[in-house]
This record gives sequence, structure tokens and C-alpha cells, in this order.
Amino acid sequence: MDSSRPLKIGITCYPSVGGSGILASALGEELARRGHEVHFISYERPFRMPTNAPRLFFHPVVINDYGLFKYPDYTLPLSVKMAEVSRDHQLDILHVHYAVPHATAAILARSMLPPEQQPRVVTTLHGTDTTLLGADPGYGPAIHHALTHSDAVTTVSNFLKQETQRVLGFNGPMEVIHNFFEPRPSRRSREEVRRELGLRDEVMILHSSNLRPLKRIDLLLETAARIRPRESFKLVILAGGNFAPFAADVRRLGLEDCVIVRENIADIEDYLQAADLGLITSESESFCLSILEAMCFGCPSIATQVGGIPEVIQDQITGRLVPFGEVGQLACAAEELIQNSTLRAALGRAARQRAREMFSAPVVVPRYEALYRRVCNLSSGPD
Ligand code: GMT
Repeated sequence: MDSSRPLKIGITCYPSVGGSGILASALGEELARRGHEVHFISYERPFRMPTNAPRLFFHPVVINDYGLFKYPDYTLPLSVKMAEVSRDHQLDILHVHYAVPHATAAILARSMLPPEQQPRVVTTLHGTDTTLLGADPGYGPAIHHALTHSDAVTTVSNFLKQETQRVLGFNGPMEVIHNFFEPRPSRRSREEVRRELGLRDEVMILHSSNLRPLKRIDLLLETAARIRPRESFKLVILAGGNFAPFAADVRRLGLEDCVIVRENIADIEDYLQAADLGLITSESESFCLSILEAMCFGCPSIATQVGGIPEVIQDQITGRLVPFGEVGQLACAAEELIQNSTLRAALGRAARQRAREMFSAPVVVPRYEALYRRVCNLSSGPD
């Protein structure tokens, strides 16, 4: 068999704004660019998935909301669609991002097919599928089962690998493949974006997240409220979701003039290139793709020292790490980097270089390709 032939790969992810969906879309795009045929299977076209790209296809899962069910079921129609696409397009691989319910659906889909039509199942764990749902007795055993029956399991950080062993008691092989980010060209200049945001000489502090409770937006706003002088910065929040529930906190802390919010932005690069400093106050994070996105634009971040973040930021070299919950220390670090533009630029340069050397598509995507070939027995030798 030709060990270098292009592969046929199905990818399932959450299509909405979120790290795992963004990573999965980018991976599909890069794989198609490298000559593989990629089939996305999900309930909606993934956010940021390009339209009209060669070798890139989307197969929607149709969910019927039967009156009989109190809660509509997604796992079964997803598994039926996965089996159908695998059979019709002779998929080599089904690569699922985020275990629940995608890995379970893939295992079921594979078992619906005769052996000669069965794709290999690769499961990538992204974070809360282990750290949150893995600890839930209603999900944990199903996740463990799906991992045990996957042909390969990957995690996006060493931290997440260890957590998967600890929380789920899963001791099978797991390969750590860190996330990557390849920025698209921005549509507007840095000046245009800063003008839109009403920025003059202030340092633009960027926070980009889906605002879930573990992002600790309360601590983000408290940190901003402690930074002095107030006129030295603006906090721009790119919210993957509705910011309205936090508006009262912005008013209570007197931050109305310092905080600018943009919701569900697709052209994230426009804002990344305009930013000077990232700020992340999460209580848990397996990797934190938004830190990497900023690094690619030479923008260093100040972040909490939790989970996989120390695998992304090296303290004092490519950014700043602060113990979780220490808003005073977060604010001090921000003040230092607002005032010291030379230090900020040096951290930013090192951050950009690290992003290129460790977390770029040319470094990371071949690791997935090698894994696919290995599980399909197409490896021509040790990689
Ligand atoms: O909670 C989120 O941010 C969403 C979640 C997801 O699956 O979309 O993010 C996880 O995956 C990202 C991509 O691998 C990681 O960068 C995030 O750190 C991780 N989130 C958590 O672990 C909380």
C-alpha cells in the first residue's frame, strides 16, 4: 500500500466559538491544504471553516426534536452520520475533538460498519472533557470507554495527559500534541482597529474567551479595577458569547470608561494585531489558545499559573505567570508592562518566536499526519 498517499479524514468538533472547534477547523484546513480530503461532520458549519476550499467538505447532522423525548438526542444522529460519511467516502480516520459526545459517537459509528469499512478513531482531549465531565459519574465511565476503544488518544498539553490519568484512571497510550495557530491576514490596519475602539496612546489589554465560569471574568474585572493610572490602558474583551451578565460588575467597579466589549468576532486577527498585552485570569486551562493567538502577533500575556498555561508561557521570557486569584499581583504585572514598553516588546518578540518554533502549523500538523499513518499502518518507518 502507498504509505504516502493522501488520507481521507472525518473531523467532528463543536462548531461554535471555543478553543477545540477553532483548533479542529484550523487542522482540517491545513490537512486539506496538504492534499488530504477532509470531511467535517457536525450540527453546524464550524466557526472559521473556510467556504469553497478544495478537498474540504461539510456534512450536517440533522437532529429531530421528537415530542417523546424530554431532551433531544445528538449522539445517535451524529453516529449515524459518521458511519454514513465513513462508508460513502471511505474514510481512513475519524478524528474527534472533545470527547463528549463525539468520541462515544465515533466508537458507535465504527461498530455499525463492516470491518473493511471501519475508519480508525482518533480522539483529541481538549480540557473540560476531562477536567469537568471526566469527574462527573454520569459521563466518566462513557468517556473512559470511548478512550479505551479509540485507536489513538491525544491531549493538547502534558497537564491534560496527567489529568486524564488522574481523573479518569485512563492509563492507555496518549500522545501530547500541543495546539497550533496560523493567523490569517488581517483585514484592517492596526491604526484603523485602534480608531474603531477609540484608542489613542493607551495600552490595549486584550482578553479573549468564551466567558465560561472558569475564565473568572470577575477576577479579570477586579484586576482591571486595580491597575493605575486608569487612563494608561483600555481593556478590550473579545467575548465568545453574551457579555451582558457582566455589565453590572463593570459599573460597580467604575470601569465603564476602561472596558470595551466586542462579541463573537470572526476576524480576530484585526484585534490581535492592535493589542499590546494579553490578560487571562482562568482558574483552569488545559492550554489556552487565546494566549497563543496573541503570541503570534508579538503580544505577551499575563496569565494565571494554572493547568497547561506554563507549557505555553515561560515566566519573564515570553510573558508573565501569576498564582491563581492574586489580583494584586496581576495588576502589578500589568502596571509594569504598561509602563515599560521596552520589556513588553522584548517579551512579545520572544513570545512570537516561541509560537513559531513550538506551536505553528508546520511544526504541529505533521505530528497529526504521522499519527494518522501510524494507526492506519501506513508508516514507512519510525517517525
Ligand atoms: O473552555 C473553553 O475554553 C473551551 C474549551 C473547548 O474545548 O473548546 O477549551 C479547551 O480547549 C482549548 C483548545 O485546545 C484549550 O486551549 C483550552 O485551554 C481548553 N479549556 C479549558 O481547559 C478550560
